[in-house]
Amino acid sequence: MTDFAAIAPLLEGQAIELPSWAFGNSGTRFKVFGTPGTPRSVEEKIADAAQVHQYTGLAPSVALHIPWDLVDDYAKLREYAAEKGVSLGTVNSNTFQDDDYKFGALTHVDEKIRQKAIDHHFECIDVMDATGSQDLKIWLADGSNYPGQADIRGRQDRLADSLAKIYDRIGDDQRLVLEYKFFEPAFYHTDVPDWGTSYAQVSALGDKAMVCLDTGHHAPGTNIEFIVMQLLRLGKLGSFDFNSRFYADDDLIVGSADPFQLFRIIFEVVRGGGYGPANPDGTSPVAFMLDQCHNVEDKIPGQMRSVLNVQEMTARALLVDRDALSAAQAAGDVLGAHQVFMDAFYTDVRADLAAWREERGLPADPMKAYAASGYQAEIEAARVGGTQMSWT
Ligand code: LRH
Ligand code: MN
Ligand code: MN
Repeated sequence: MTDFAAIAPLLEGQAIELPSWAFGNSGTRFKVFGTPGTPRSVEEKIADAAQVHQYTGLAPSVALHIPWDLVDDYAKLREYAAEKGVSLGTVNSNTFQDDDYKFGALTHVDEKIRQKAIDHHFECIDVMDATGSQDLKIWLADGSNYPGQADIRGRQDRLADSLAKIYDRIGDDQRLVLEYKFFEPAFYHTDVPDWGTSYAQVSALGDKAMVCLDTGHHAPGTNIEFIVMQLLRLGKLGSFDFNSRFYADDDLIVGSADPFQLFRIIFEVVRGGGYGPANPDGTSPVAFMLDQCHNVEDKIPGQMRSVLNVQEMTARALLVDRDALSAAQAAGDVLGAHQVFMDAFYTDVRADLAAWREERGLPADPMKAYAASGYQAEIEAARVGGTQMSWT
């Protein structure tokens, strides 16, 4: 069994990007519950995200969603974030809340509407230029509800054309990542439903286009780690949107519903060379991001719990004795190989991680330290009045 001291250096520099929208109010179609202290501006969302990083050392950047995070001056926002100790990360486009996009955005049959959606992505790239962000993340609500409603082939062709136009604007140090989702809000067909479609589309674009895997966007029972393996094998896994789900796209705290699945996913990232600092050839490792909403729990501790869960499962995945595993696999030792794998998964690394944190000047228990800091009471008192920001 590999011991913690051997893997501790590999935990250095782990970065998990936080979504700005996790700090706003969110809910279901039944009810959005307001939470005291919820940010009223993009700046307040960034300030809250910075708290997560301050106590965990794991979350140095914040993803933006445009237009939810619309501001006049992104260079200024970048400076503000830097003052708080974080940077601005992935820019997410949004073509799912405008009446014009009722029948699609990048796939729309009407050229004017399709161009409007393309132009929105150009604006997102302008934001990236000002913020210094690396990734443009595209998730599309495009799809149809009834068989026969749409020409599904024509839509795929228009999507390829729209993406090519957007990709043309992507800078040398930037990437386009295309997220897939098997259903919702469209229920019959979705234009980018699976990793294969995303892979086909981004492969046609070029090296700076990659697939984004959102863990909540698969049918129940899907072997997600297999997809991770395949995309890494093909050199096309760009990023993760991490979250947990029980039923559909639940957006719960990553590692809460099925920590073993998270362990298996991260093991394949490590095994596939996707984990760690930038590769010597300059290529990025797989970007880790959360895509979650905290409907009933406090948002800052919710994000803290999430990044700590990712760190914990990363440590356990790194503990897998790969030599022993390979030997058992080669020998056809089914249960021996399985045991090597499970030994790492069942290793409780919490005390070691607490000590690791303290050695780095971080609190041993970030959740407790945050609770004791008084920040929550401060924002609850300070942020009365104004409009709390919500997911939409
Ligand atoms: C779609 C999605 C996508 C959006 C986010 C708010 O379900 O996962 O990543 O940008 O939710
Ligand atoms: Mn997502
Ligand atoms: Mn989602």
